[in-house]
Amino acid sequence: MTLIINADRLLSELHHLATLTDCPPTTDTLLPAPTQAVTRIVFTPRDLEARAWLLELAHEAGFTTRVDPVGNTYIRWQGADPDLGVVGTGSHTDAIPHAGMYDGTVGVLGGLEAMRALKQAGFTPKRTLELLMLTSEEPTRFGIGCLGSRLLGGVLDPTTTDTLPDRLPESDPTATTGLTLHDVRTAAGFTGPLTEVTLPIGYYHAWVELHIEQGPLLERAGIPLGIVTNIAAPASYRFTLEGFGGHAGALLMPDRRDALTAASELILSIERHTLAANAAAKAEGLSGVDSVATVGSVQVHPGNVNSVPSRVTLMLDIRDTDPERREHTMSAVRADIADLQSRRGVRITEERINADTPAISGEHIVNTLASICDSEHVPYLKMVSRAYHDSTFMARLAPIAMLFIPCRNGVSHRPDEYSTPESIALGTRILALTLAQLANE
Ligand code: HGY
Ligand code: MN
Ligand code: MN
Repeated sequence: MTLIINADRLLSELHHLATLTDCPPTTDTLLPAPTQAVTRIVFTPRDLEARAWLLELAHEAGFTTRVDPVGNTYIRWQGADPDLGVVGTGSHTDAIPHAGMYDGTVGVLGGLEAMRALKQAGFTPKRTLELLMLTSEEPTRFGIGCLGSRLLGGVLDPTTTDTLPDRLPESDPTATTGLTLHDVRTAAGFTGPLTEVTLPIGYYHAWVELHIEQGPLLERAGIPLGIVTNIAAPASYRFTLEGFGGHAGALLMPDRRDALTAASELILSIERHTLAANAAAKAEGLSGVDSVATVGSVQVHPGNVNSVPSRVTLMLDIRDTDPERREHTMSAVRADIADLQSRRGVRITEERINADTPAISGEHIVNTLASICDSEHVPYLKMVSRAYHDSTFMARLAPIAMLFIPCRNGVSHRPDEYSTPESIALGTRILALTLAQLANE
């Protein structure tokens, strides 16, 4: 089989998709071209434009498509034996505000190019091949990441999930529009019960996701591809701190219960205990970098320069390759919270949004990727994914693995996110060969 990846077509499609953004055209000379800042939040007009365009590309390529009630989009190449387990690939096209143009999109458009190239090479799959564009991988609008793949993998309760509040205003993640996921998705044309989203175990024979690394290891090591052996376990929490507010001049310091200074101590406690977890792991001879925690969003009420903050809401994103170590860190933070409440007279409430287990790649899928890299004389690095991905939840249905390509300076979730055309074409080629091998086993 002579497989030819049409890199020019793939790159032009990536750049076209990047124009479907709520960010102004990127003219920032500090950003090495070619990049385009992207904001493409699920079920917004830009997202719907991207979805319609992707379906057009799929039909032009001669594939059939279906869209499920939450908008997961299936691009299907029926195999000779449609009763066999399907080989799946895919990722997401939604993007957090002011992000880059390669996160997720390389897996969707690269997957489409892989299937087109196989078809053009005369390949005929025994097993059906499916490319998925999964809904709302980012937590921006409904507060939880991987919404589409969680439902697909049976990880979320369909009924309660449909009541998730719409948190569209990016300026204030604690604000909601008063609408729910059900309202927003049905208004966008995605109807039907969410119970129809979940697929049975065994539906997929294998799943492989192509994605940028979103970290610096491959570039630093000068290795062109990464094969993901496990995906760190993400957890996220919403903390609300309530003191009482008042006049910035007349409310004297001894009388204050300032919610923001309390929040500042909480944020530093989270950092301190996460660093301590890494130090303890290092002392045990482990890597000592597997625990990470981020408070990326803080909302201050009332937010006036001359008012003492009465309420603060902060969002914690905490991840670890070891969920027990992550829980141990959270317990240490909770002990500080108890002290903070009594010492500062504030009330702190915790809401757990998700606390997931790590995903372990399927050995057979990893070995298939590795053997194809070897036969193509492409060096690879077996590695952990510290970002979470839809593959985290596709792992509930089938053996998975991920294929990483380097991104410049390890940068992601920023407008200057970038991966070279050569890396994108190589990742697509190895993906295509892997899909072909899995589809005919
Ligand atoms: O946050 C993540 O790991 C993913 O990029 N949504
Ligand atoms: Mn992302
Ligand atoms: Mn992603």
